[in-house]
Amino acid sequence: MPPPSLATLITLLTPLFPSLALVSAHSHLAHILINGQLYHGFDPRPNQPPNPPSHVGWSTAATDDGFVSPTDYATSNITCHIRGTSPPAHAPVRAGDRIHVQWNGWPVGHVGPVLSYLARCESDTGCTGVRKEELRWTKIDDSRPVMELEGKGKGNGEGRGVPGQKWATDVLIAANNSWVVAVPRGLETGAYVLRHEIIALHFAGRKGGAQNYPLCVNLFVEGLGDREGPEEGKFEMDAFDARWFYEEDDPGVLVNVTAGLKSYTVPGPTLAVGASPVPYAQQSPSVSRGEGTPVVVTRSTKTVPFTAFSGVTTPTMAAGIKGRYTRMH
Ligand SMILES: *[C@@H]1O[C@H](CO)[C@@H](O)[C@H](O)[C@H]1NC(C)=O
Ligand SMILES: *[C@@H]1O[C@H](CO)[C@@H](O)[C@H](O)[C@H]1NC(C)=O
Ligand SMILES: *[C@@H]1O[C@H](CO)[C@@H](O)[C@H](O)[C@H]1NC(C)=O
Ligand SMILES: [Cu+2]
Repeated sequence: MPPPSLATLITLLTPLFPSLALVSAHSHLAHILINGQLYHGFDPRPNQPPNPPSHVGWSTAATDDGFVSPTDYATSNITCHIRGTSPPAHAPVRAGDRIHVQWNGWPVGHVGPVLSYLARCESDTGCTGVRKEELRWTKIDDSRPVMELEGKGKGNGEGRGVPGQKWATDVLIAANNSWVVAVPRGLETGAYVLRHEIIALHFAGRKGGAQNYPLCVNLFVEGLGDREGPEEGKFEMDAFDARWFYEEDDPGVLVNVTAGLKSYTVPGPTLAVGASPVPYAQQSPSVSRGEGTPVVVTRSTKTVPFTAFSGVTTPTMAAGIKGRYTRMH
């Protein structure tokens, strides 16, 4: 008789050891914090409390909290996860600020890069209802070095997804499953989508085995204008289509992480000129000091608070949205 698969074992043992269920859990982006203020992501799972209408995270159809496969790399599912849809709310942030991205946990074995991209939304309503096929992206963080070798004497490898290797995801887990993203100082005022993505490589030794978790949030960035500083090191936006980012046999996507890797090639476009990712040593946990007030974009570079926005929908909806929104505070 063949030994039971890991999945079967988990199914058999879960009633006895509920924590084992976590082994099969994937994840989603729970919320972001900007200067201590919390803005909600989107929880795609059924049988959870409803998402607040003020969520800035794009909704997805990833009801299993799962991933996008390499078979979907050329489709819009890779842009902002499966059937990703942009919500009305945007989190206000200033160029130069840092955004603390909180994942709803992360499995230790799911090693890989933690990547962040931005795309500008040109419409009058910002990123609300934007066609994701039209978004053009700039990579602002590639979590380099992504994988570092840890020699003997440099810790015992405990808590590492792959013994002897320290991955960006190990840094993320040590920071309470979170990652800090720097908003480039040179960004102009306007609405942007932040696309934050982990590529889990535990099955990536087989073709098609990589698992991408691309989660999007809407931002409204207040640019620094003339205060931005010297021309030198100026930030430059690129214009990549997410459907061209990856191919299933890229060296950073088709890679056996347990085969004694000496280095790792980050997949996708190169980091933007003037981008300044937050180094590993500054990745750290952070707690919310309260709910932030998201904004709705009205005329490209003008916004109103999300609570006021409920007034522009139909009267019954407005009452509903306002009521539910106020109760969150
Ligand atoms: C996205 O993924 C879903 C679920 O696998 C699939 O039904 C849908 O056709 C995909 N969308 C595109 C644009 O390929
Ligand atoms: C990955 O490498 C390990 C160690 O060499 C090997 O045991 C395993 O079979 C490889 N996996 C694949 C999918 O090639
Ligand atoms: C870790 O993140 C959770 C949210 O997922 C938060 O409730 C908790 O306070 C954080 N812990 C620390 C030590 O920052
Ligand atoms: Cu998983």
